[in-house]
Amino acid sequence: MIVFVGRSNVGKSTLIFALTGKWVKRGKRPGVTRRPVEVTWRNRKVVDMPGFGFMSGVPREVQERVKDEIVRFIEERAGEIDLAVLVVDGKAAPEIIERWEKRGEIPIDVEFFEFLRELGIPVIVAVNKIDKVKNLGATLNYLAERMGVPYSEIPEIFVPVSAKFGTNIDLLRKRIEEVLREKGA
Ligand SMILES: Nc1nc2c(ncn2[C@@H]2O[C@H](COP(=O)(O)OP(=O)(O)O)[C@@H](O)[C@H]2O)c(=O)[nH]1
Ligand SMILES: [Mg+2]
Repeated sequence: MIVFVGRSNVGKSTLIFALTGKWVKRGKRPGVTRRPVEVTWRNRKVVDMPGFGFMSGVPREVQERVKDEIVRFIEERAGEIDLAVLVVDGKAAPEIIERWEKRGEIPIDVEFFEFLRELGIPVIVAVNKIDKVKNLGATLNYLAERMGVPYSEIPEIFVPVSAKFGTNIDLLRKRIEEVLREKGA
């Protein structure tokens, strides 16, 4: 099983389609995917998880409940999950992370990255919407630093993509295949 996690509106559903050619239900509004949605790709389940974190117009308690459900889903299936693709919006993520850290909070993307790694689940960070990113190198370095990934490991963990324009989708597919092969999954 491969799970796609990330905030609402970062492009998880668009990316799954670009990668697998399978449509997952796509909400017109951010945060509409509230339950995990599964598609089958190469005899493997691919799960589009609900978006975590802030969703405009969604009460905080609901956001917290969605987050708890995602955590529980992943903990209960940790043994079956071969890979997690953490999708971030390459344009918005650095600003959001900065804001959370200034408030003394752990940014939710960073928290999820650490949570997945602690469970022993291999993680690829798909840095999406790079069509909107001006300085990609700086963005990748920043995200890696916040997530505690050494500079030398950036290429194996971070894959810059544009789901909308199809940029680097083949590279992401290749990294996914490599991770699954290394894991013997
Ligand atoms: N500019 C840009 N927009 C994107 C990209 N990927 C997705 N989007 C847009 O971001 C919005 C949210 O995408 P969606 O796949 O529904 O996000 P999800 O909530 O994470 O599943 C949609 O309007 C997409 O068209 C991308 O690579 N670049
Ligand atoms: Mg979605």
